[in-house]
Amino acid sequence: MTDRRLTVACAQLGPIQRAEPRGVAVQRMVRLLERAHRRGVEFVVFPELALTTFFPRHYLERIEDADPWFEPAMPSNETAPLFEAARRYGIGFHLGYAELAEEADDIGVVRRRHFNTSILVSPAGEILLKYRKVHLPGHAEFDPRRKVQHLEKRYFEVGNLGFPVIRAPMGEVSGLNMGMMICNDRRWPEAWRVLGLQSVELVALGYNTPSINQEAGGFEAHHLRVFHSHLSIQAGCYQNACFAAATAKAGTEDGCELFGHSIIVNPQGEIIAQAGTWDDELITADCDFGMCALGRRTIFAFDKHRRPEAYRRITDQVGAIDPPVWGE
Ligand code: ING
Repeated sequence: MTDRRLTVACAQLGPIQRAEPRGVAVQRMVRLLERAHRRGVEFVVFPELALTTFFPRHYLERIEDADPWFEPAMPSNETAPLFEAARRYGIGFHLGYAELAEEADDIGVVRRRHFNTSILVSPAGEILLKYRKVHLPGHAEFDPRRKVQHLEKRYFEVGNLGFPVIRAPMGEVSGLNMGMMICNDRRWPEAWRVLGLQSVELVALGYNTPSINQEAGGFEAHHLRVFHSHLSIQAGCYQNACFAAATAKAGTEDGCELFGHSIIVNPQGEIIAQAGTWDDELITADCDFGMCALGRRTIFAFDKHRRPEAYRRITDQVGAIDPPVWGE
């Protein structure tokens, strides 16, 4: 069996304040790439919306006033130093950012469109794959009950690229099957399975997750916030026989706390690296993609065991329906 091993890192970011210019965040990320280079890292995963504060917590009456938080081009003058550093060190990377795209919508109207986006970039600086966040949590209008708003449905459209996987060279691995998801996506098993059905081997995942539940929907003990995040990622990896590198933006941004606990998980669902701070921190792991074979050939040999005819509800229904009542 040829050696298909890659040294992967999560480059966790501490807080980015609302007033902090992009250049500062880019320089922090370049520092993390330098540290990654010193450790022989070949692929780095940066967080969701890694260039700015998590701006969906702020309500803006005029949606276009949020445009300064979006990237009309990638790379741009402000993000070029990141691409240059990655090329200099021969490191591939994942980057999450707010994307402003001038493109036709599904009725053919070309307009300015806003997505919560992530890309995979080759060691030579080419964009290998783009993904746009499908599961947008929160709400679209100001919610007076909330202490902190979560307005992703206000500022972003639902992603229109599906959950793609690409096979491309990375480090010494001549062909690696890579895919992405963003933050809330990790809580939906459908997202993992769509990637698993394309033989994904490494899922790059960035997140910005509040450390306390702002939904006025009921009590959730604090320690469960991290547990649910890890549970979702570990289950996703185990049930699809893949690795994941999940990277937080963490710390207190404008008074709002985001948790860290970035992790790298193997196809057995084990956490093989975890961040210990809520600041800029690099965690690394050697990932041997030969490990995907066990699950894929036995318990999760999809072609041998899956029964799509029994799963119709998953794509036919959006919400849950009431079941029939016994005895009626
Ligand atoms: N953040 C959170 C996430 O899914 C959230 C929102 C937290 C939803 C906890 C439900 C429970 O991690 C983003 N940005 O999706």
